[in-house]
Amino acid sequence: MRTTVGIIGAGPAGLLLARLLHKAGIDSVVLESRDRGYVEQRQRAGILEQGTADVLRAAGAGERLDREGLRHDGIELRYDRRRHRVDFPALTGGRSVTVYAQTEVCKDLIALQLKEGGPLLFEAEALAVEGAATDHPRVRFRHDGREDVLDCAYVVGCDGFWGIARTAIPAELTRVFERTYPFGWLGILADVPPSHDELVYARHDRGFALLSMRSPSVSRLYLQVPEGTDAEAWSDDEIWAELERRFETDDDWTLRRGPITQKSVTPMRSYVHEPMRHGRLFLAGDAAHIVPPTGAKGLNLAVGDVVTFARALVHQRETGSAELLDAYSRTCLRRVWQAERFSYDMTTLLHRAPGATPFEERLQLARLERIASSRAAETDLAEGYTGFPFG
Ligand code: RFL
Ligand code: PHB
Repeated sequence: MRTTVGIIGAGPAGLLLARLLHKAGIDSVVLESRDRGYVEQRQRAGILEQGTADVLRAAGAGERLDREGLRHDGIELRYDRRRHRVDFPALTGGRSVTVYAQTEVCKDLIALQLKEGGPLLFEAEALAVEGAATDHPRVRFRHDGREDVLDCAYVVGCDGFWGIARTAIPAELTRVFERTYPFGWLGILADVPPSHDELVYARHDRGFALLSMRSPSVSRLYLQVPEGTDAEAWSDDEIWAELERRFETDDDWTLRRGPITQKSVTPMRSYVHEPMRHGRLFLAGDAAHIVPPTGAKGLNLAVGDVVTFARALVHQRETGSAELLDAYSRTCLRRVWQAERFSYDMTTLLHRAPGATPFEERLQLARLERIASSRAAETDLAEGYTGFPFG
């Protein structure tokens, strides 16, 4: 098998890249180790930056997003039983975010790819990238019980944090920057209308909590839990009772309960792999970097990477210059590190670190007070949340 761009992984990064390349008249093949149902049901991100929504629209994947996505003009910060709303458009010159689940982004892109695009092979597991530093990189993969080779002009590893693409970059050329956090998020989906019309990020002495949503009738909520927690160790009643405590306010706000349809625990980590390119192998999305979910940045970063790659390849085709491809890693990493910083700040602002001293807790509250009382501090948060420009 032969193609121009071999794409490993059909998460948001790989699927959007295939679509952008198709739009530009460049052929690709996508290899995905899981089956279609798994990829379409995997619960993850929920927030699209304005730039991400605009890219999806321009790629022809905006129809259902515009119909079913919920535009959000702010978030609420909750601490000390008080509520503070951050108004995005007022602080950023009109920017907002959209609540539209990653599952739905993937479903829309898969449908488009199967209808109009190049091959998208499910249950096709990439085993290794070979010849990354040559003009003829290859992906060895297994599909239908047989091993095969995909010959490419370029390979893009969009295979997530647990993928194999990264391992083709020699260790002596690689630097990894990493931090793990001693807590995780217990996430639930519940068949109950969201108790607030915007997301609520709560800092509480018992730990962080987040109220989000998937639709006007489905809530998505998260609780900070110790690392290594088993989701099944929490009964539904215990989860609702803990959420109620962490969202408590001095006014008459109440949390609506409903049947929990799914629960799982996500570990939290910050991770950056440098460089994001070796020869003709490029890394995009979670394959190259991870952020803790507090800043809602992971999916949006993945989109930035593939937009940068697609632009660079189109530029190379139109002008013969590899200048943008050569700058790929540098261009992406500038935005990646801003998102790393923002996600780290949001995480340390809102979570209860085990062993935190009373001094550190007071500082956390002072940081929240500062955001609530200074337009400059609040603008910094609003700019970060609504998104940094694509390189
Ligand atoms: P993905 O989505 O992990 O996709 C990688 C794909 O590669 C496949 N794969 C392979 N295929 C072939 N051969 C191999 N050897 C392969 N190895 C792996 C996998 O099966 C998979 O289909 O990476 P991608 O495309 O880079 O997308 C990244 C995003 O999924 C991720 O950053 C976000 O979900 C992070 N995230 C959030 N991001 C946001 O922008 N906003 C949010 O609100 C947000 N909330 C979240 C999140 C992530 C969470 N979890 C579970 C980690 C909330 C949570 C709870
Ligand atoms: C979600 O809805 O899944 C979500 C929203 C905001 C975050 C993280 C996750 O910061």
